[in-house]
Amino acid sequence: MMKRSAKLYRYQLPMDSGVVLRGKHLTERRGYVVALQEGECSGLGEIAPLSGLSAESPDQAAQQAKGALAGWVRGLPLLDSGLFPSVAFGLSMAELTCAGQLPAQGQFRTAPLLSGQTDACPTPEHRVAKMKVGRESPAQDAVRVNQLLATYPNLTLRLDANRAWLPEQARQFASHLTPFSAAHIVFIEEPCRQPQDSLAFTSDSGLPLAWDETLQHVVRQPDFRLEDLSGAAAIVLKPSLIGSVQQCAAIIREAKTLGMDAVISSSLESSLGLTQLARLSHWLLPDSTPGLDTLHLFQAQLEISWPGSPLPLQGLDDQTLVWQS
Ligand code: OSB
Ligand code: MG
Repeated sequence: MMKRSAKLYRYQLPMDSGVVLRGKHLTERRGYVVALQEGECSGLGEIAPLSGLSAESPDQAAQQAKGALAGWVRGLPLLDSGLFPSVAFGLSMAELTCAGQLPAQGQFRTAPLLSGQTDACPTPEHRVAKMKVGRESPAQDAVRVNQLLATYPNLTLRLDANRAWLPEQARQFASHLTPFSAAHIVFIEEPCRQPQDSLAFTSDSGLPLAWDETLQHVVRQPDFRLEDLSGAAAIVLKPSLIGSVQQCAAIIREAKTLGMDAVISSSLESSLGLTQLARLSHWLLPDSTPGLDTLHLFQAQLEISWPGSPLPLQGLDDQTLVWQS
């Protein structure tokens, strides 16, 4: 065996003061980065549970990661099936990059997140953008969608309601869309509070459905089968909330056989994790535009910069080394 060593860093990055996640203001993002060294090769991975969405806390994730790394340094396999999703993702990414198996090319053209209030506008090179709905009234949301698509007739839209609506509200939203708008909506993520209501909504309205929260929920079940999620046009995969790269790849393969599209999306990882996700998306889903437009929510990048980002870069050396072996 080649000589192995590992480090675990804790990072802390300032976020834009306006970031709201599940009703709470996020002023900074905390997470961990694992650094593997095996002979001449090295690899990094990010472990960053997201508060409110991950079941595991950052402390629990760090504890588990240290145990796995200690075993790996002694020659044991790095991954096992009992890992938290964020830990499985970060460790598998570090191992994959250490082995040189993650192709370098990334899909850095992502679907821009249009927040209703700002005047962020897509450029002609953007064929697909993402808009959050469910914060205003359903009718107001539909008007916003109509206006945007009338202004940018070549654009298509992914909508995300984050389970905001009752069936009646979802119906109101659909009833206020122009036929032109309806035809330019690629999918709507999780329109209704209850998954069965979202399924009824997609078949009644004809608007394609995508699962995000529901996928995260069902992959945690031991007897998970993607077929149970059929009826949707697409799945949105947030690897930090799903699991290892290998698990994500298996879900993507299964989605393809079921005729569902898959989109790799951000869980507010730092630039380190986001650039790896862009590479993962290009590798596993070469024709897909990932949902990774979240770097602008940060005030700094970490170790690896996102191509073209003006944000200052912090190194791993500026972070806290919490463990090494
Ligand atoms: O609601 O899908 C969400 C990011 C972090 C947590 C939740 C969500 C998101 C995103 C990522 O929307 C961006 C995207 O999917 O395009
Ligand atoms: Mg979503």
